[in-house]
Amino acid sequence: MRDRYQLYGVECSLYSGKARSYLRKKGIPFDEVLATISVYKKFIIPRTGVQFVPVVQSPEDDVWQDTTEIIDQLEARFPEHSVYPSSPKQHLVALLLETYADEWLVIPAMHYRWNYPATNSRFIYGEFGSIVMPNAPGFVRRYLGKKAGARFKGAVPKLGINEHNINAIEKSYVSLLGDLQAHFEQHDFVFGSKPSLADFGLIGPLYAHLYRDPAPGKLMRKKAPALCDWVRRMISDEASMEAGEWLADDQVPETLLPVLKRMSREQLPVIADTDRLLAEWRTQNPEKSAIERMIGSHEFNVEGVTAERVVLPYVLWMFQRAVDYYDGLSDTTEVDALLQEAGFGDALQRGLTHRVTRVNNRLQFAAES
Ligand SMILES: N[C@@H](CCC(=O)N[C@@H](CS)C(=O)NCC(=O)O)C(=O)O
Repeated sequence: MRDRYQLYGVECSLYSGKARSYLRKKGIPFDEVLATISVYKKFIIPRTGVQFVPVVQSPEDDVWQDTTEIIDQLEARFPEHSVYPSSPKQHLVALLLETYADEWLVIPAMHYRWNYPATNSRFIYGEFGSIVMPNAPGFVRRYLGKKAGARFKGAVPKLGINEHNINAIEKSYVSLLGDLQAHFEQHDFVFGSKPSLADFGLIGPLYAHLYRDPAPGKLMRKKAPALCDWVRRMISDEASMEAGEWLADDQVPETLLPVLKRMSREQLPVIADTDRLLAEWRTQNPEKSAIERMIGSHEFNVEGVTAERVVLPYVLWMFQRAVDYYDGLSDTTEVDALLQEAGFGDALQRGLTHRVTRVNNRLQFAAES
């Protein structure tokens, strides 16, 4: 039996970057295993039932997929120096920012990766080729990578990225870069001088795609050098949960407000509409307990431009975590004031129509109590 954790992932994978950064910052001993096609066939698919990375295997041979689940399983085993802030506003904002980073910043991450072929193709196809045949010469890897990457490139229009709204997506992302630059000029991490769940959420899209891919990497270096410094802190080998502090008195820095407002403006309406459409879907599919990954399509708006994207119920599982945390608070006065200011209205109070849960790495309706 191995005495170290095994992280099955890929450097160019958004969520692998989140898990890797978490493991490093917590100082958890782990080895990384490249998730090649053969590893998918022999290990990932048989053990998780799905085709996602990252996957973490514990020394006791427990196997977890989904970064949120991975982090929670490991937090239970390594409770010292928790990544969850203990005070209400910081804890809730961390859950919200994880939802935003995981499920919404995928839009700029995918846009900048796949819509700049002249700058990115050589690099990214080489990366995807490594998954198929890691030791093949570059030209072979790029050839194979083009085929392997096609499925991911194919997700771009499904996520609602098209020629009508790419300027709006870029406008929104460049504003976000400005907001994050202003924040990281003042703070080493989201809530002060040590990372939290919010940082691990954000490092996913902001490292593997937006820092590392050539086209958006150049943009980030130009517009947001302090954000680049944060990325380097987040990916370094240095364990840093032990040193540093979160800001005192449950402070949520003012510099995070524009980021939260952007989330409430762009993603919150999508979450609310996903909740409504899932309730409809349940009525129309009473025999199904498992929830499909995509259930139709709906409109969304970025910077005044409306487009259509697939409905992804998984986001409700993420948002439900914030709702549950809110519901458990005995006094919400200060949290409510922050939520109002950040444009969330009564979204947390209202909660969601149906409870969802993950069973064997698939989403399903939870038993109603
Ligand atoms: N919510 C999951 C998402 C995992 C995920 O989507 N991983 C991507 C790679 S970054 C993947 O494997 N995608 C395969 C697919 O979409 O079929 C997590 O947090 O781990």
